[in-house]
Amino acid sequence: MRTVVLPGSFDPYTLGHRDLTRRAAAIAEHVVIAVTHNPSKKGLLDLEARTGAITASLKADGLDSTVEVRTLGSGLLVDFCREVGAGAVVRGLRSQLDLAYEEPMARMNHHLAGVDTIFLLTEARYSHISSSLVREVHTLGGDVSDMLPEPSLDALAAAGNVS
Ligand code: COD
Repeated sequence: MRTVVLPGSFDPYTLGHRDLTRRAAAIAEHVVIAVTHNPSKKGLLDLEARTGAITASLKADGLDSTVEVRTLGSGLLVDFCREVGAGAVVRGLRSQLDLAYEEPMARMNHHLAGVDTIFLLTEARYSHISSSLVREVHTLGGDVSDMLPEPSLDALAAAGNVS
C-alpha cells in the first residue's frame, strides 16, 4: 500500500493515536495525518497547537520521513484522499461502540468515492484512552501525563486551560 490517510481531530493527540500512527506507518509507504475540526466535539486545542504537537511527536518517534501532517479544512475526507493520492483511510477501533460510529462513515466514503477504510484494533493498554476523556480529566484538574506524548502535554500547558 502506498499512501493512506489517518484522519481525526486529535484534540489532543494521545498515546493511542501515536500507536495507531506507528502501525499505519508499518503497513503503508506514506501516511498523511489529516487534522480536522469536528464541529460536533467541544474543542480544547486550536488547529495549530494540534498539528504542532503531532509534528513534534513524529519527529521524536523518528516517523517524520514517513508520516506527514496536513490540515483537512472544511471539505470532504474523500476529496482530501484524492488530492494526496491515498488508496485508503486508516481508523482505530477501541470497541464495538467505535465500530457503530465508524461503520456509516466508512460506508459513506466508499459510496462517495470508492475509498476503503482499514480498521486497526487498538492495543488493550490504550483502549480506554480517548481525546474527549483526556480533555475532561485535564480541564477538571486531573493528571493526564501518562496518556499523552510529551509535545501534547506541552501544548496543553501552553494553552493554560486547567480550571
Ligand atoms: N487507540 C487507538 N486509536 C485511537 C484511540 C486509542 N486510544 N483513540 C482514538 N483512536 C483513533 C480513532 O478511532 C480514530 O480512528 C483516530 O484515532 C482519530 O480519532 P479522533 O477522535 O481524533 O477522530 P474523529 O472521530 O474526531 O474524526 C472524525 C473525522 C475527521 C474522520 C470526520 O469528522 C470526517 O471524516 N470529517 C471530514 C468531513 C467528511 O468527509 N465528512 C463525511 C464523513 S462520511
